[in-house]
Amino acid sequence: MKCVRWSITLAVALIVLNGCKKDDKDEKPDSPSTGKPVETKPANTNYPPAFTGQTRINGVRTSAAIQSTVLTSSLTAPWGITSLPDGRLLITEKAGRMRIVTSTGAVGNAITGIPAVNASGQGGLLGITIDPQFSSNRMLYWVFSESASGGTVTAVAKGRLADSETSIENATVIYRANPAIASDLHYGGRILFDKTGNLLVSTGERSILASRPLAQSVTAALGKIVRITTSGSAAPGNPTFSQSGALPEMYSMGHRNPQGIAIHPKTGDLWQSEHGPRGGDEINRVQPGANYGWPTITYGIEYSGAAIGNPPIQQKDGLEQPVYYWDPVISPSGMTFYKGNRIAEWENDLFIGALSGTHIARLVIKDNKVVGEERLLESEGQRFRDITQGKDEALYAITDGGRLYRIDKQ
Ligand SMILES: [Ca+2]
Repeated sequence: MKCVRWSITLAVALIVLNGCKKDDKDEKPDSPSTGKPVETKPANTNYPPAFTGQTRINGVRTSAAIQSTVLTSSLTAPWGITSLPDGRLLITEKAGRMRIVTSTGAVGNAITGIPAVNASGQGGLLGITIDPQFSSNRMLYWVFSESASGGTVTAVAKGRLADSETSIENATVIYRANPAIASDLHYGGRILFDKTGNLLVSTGERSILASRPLAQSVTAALGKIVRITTSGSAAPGNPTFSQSGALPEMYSMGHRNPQGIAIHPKTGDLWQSEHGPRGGDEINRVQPGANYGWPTITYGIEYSGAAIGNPPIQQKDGLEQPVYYWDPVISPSGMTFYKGNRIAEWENDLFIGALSGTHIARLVIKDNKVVGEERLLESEGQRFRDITQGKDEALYAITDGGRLYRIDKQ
């Protein structure tokens, strides 16, 4: 009897302990607030945000001493970076090359066997990810801009990294975001696996005024997040859209030029960054089947200064609000959540490479809202294109100028 009673007591104690753990799961050391936003320049518009904290949240400053190291400066316009299981980094270069770089910065030769990319304008070899079973199947998946009848498309290819690591075997184009457009801008271009083993891919609306409205068309794969199998077909379980004729691969719509996607380590939600026009860069929490509004609603204006929309609107029923936006723009590109323990105050924070902003933006997120912003590596003056977490729990970031940074605590 005594034994049973102890078991019950122990079980209750465990439940209580687990309960505490659950309640405390978002607790982490706070980075102190600076009491003012990191942005000090005037906005391009006087559009009011939809809610407090949607833009210009107070700044924070990382308490831990952080050290950044340039591992190499010899890359040429790197665009995508991901970690290999052994801790090395796989990096794409815009012109159409792929290289393996060690965590100490030794740059490998260009890997051959990649289908031709059209690297004009913003095109080229773009985002990259590895198969969850890479250790056994050595499969890679990447996004690129491809010449097509009538212009170019955002395309997805896969192939096996040869045992020799010098080539890609059996490279195959598995998906094309149609229609082709005669523009070399706004390809989107990030790719990652979701927890079901399917691929999420971001596509842009190709920038020109003729293609811009296609972000709102359910029959065009432009300005979307698509969710596809590793064979390139629409993934099972995709959302349905109310408009008729919707492409079955569509996951979300109404995006402009989404160059960053990442999955929140705790909630499992897909988060996304996209370039706005002049003002109106966005961070979105992407819900399947939702419409993120471009170009119907935006917190930006045309590069010319003209309003977008007549009258210009920033909010509309049925269209999702960004979790956060910037005006003026920082040009957010690749991003990652920090899932490590080495820098406890960074846990579950979002790190975003900023191009025109020339820094790495750190967003502290609580209950799906941004509660703090920090600019890291601002003094480096680099256009940060992509960032990933290494196997060693440091962050690795690449810049348009060809640098690879390792960012870790001192
Ligand atoms: Ca939007």
